[in-house]
Amino acid sequence: MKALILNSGLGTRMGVLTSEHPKCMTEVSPRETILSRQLRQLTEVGIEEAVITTGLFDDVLTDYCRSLDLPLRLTFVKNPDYRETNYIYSIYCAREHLDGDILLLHGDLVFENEVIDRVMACEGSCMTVSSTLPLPEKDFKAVLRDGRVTRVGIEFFGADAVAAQPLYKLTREDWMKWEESIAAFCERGERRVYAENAFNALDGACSVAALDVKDLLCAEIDNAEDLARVSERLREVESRTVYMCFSTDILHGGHIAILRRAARLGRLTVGVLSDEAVASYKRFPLVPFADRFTMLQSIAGVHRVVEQRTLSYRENLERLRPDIVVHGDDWVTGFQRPIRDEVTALLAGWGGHLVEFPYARSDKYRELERRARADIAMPDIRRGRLRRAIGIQGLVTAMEAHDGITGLVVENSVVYQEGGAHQFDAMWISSLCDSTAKGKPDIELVDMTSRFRTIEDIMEVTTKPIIFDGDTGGRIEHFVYTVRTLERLGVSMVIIEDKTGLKKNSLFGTEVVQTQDSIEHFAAKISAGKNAQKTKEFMICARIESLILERGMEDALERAFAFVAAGADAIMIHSRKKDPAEIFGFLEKFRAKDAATPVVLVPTSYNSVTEEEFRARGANVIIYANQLMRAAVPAIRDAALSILTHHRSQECDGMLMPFKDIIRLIPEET
Ligand code: SPV
Ligand code: MG
Repeated sequence: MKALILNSGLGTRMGVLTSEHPKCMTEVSPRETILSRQLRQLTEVGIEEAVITTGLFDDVLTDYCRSLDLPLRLTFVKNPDYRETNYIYSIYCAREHLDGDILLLHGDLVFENEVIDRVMACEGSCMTVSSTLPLPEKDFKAVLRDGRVTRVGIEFFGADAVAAQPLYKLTREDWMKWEESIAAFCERGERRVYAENAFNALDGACSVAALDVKDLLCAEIDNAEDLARVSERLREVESRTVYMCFSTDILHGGHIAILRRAARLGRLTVGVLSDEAVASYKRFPLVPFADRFTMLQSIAGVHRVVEQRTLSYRENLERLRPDIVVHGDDWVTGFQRPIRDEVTALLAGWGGHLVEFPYARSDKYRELERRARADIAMPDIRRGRLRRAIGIQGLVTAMEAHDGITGLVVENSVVYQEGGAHQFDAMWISSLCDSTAKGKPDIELVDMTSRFRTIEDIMEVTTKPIIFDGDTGGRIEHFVYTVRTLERLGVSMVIIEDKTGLKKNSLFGTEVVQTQDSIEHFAAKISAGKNAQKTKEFMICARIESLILERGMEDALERAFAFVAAGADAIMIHSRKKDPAEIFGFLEKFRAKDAATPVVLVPTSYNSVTEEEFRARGANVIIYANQLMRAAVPAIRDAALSILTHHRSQECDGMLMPFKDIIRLIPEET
């Protein structure tokens, strides 16, 4: 598409302002003239060629345009009769250069970016009009019928007329008709009329839609008063501030397009969502916060980048008070709706508004996201994510999984609450549940080969990091091999407990015979494991059974410090009391001396305490160790009993998940 800019007029109503150059070279801001602004806007919407008609001061105008050094091919056509004719004749003179779709505008028109964006987005031909402005006394009005422009001129004041601005987009077909009519006018000597007279003569044969730009800035400058008014409006438009928040780590063409569009609405500040906030509602970010921050800083049009620490925009909006917030229209429904409602309410507080762009749901972008998910599931990336998540979030949660389907449930369960999304950060492969799933007691009877198989089954269908229950870790000579295998599989952390001999489940406490390992021997096992591991990220957690075996708090603390000194990356303190007091006591005393080593808790018995309280008391990993298994067993047993009772399955239908839903739980590779 070519632009045609009409600049042959004398601009006499501008007085001294046009004594040395054409009107279009009048400054409308400290940085720009009417023309330089128009030309910049044209290049920004992708126009590569413009035809400019000239008259008086044509050489000044030509030199000026060249000095702007814009990526535009310019053709200048002088109307030799500029004093005696109107621009209908300038167009006639330029007609040989105008052979395709045309963007036609007067050289004294000033408009904001949104106007030209809408014009360019319009399918077919259109002219800008305003239904909200009063009909101007002397300027153009358009007569409309069914949303189409049938007449344009200064003489129309009827009910079907609206204020109109000389900015048109014309398809080649419509332009050819208008141009032919212009030629007919000029050739029969009617050269002092508006080009619109030739349009009107077509009597609706050109199908031009009325594009209502309402109160957006789109105005001609005819005199000094207009200049003052338009310059003032422009100052307002150019000082507008825009805010948009970005959570993505894979920046693709769709994002760049949205950023560009947002930047055209005003000075753009981009909020980059913190790693913690991203991880809470999406997936673990592949690119860490600092890199995402820098990535966005280097994008043209982005004025400033700031951190957004929560999914809620409140903190940043109250600080920045932007005129406009931009977002994709995907948050109109779904879990982000409360966030959107909060944004609109906040903006209303200072007269700002929300602009929503259609959300890009292309297959290409879906494929990028699928690949990102595949990446984070790979052992080398998955392994390090637990350590990073603890670092970023302070507190992470892990839910028990004992096979592929429970892995999928942990992977995909999400609860949306108050504009946030809550999901488990990791998976716990419990010795109790792994053994139970195989109908065996939790006494280290299920061998490591079988336990590794469970890990693989779960890893195949999930992406979340894995914490492995390594029981006692076995003999030191065996444990070092276990560590290497777990690392290679992509497991993030192994937890081994300081017991020896025939291990029994801790929840039996002192009801069964259980032997605690010596501090020296267990510390040696930890050190051997740490020396054996090949990667930096893999974590070995020392689990202390002193409270379970009623050996007292002092023993628990002594062991905790000794195991940390031996190289343990984390400490797990276990308790089977309903009252959390001893756990709180341990946390307080341990944290008084060690603020850094992550503490892992398994609150199966003391289950009234919330994650928030554990966080406040200095815990870092909360493991829900067996709830999925304990939920499943009574459910399947009741179904079995129902069938036995009724001699058929009809009565248990209400207990069952519909078959199509269970199939949907399992994604198929595409
Ligand atoms: C497990 O889940 O296997 C555990 C935790 O080791 S507990 O059952 O509480 O001992
Ligand atoms: Mg266990």
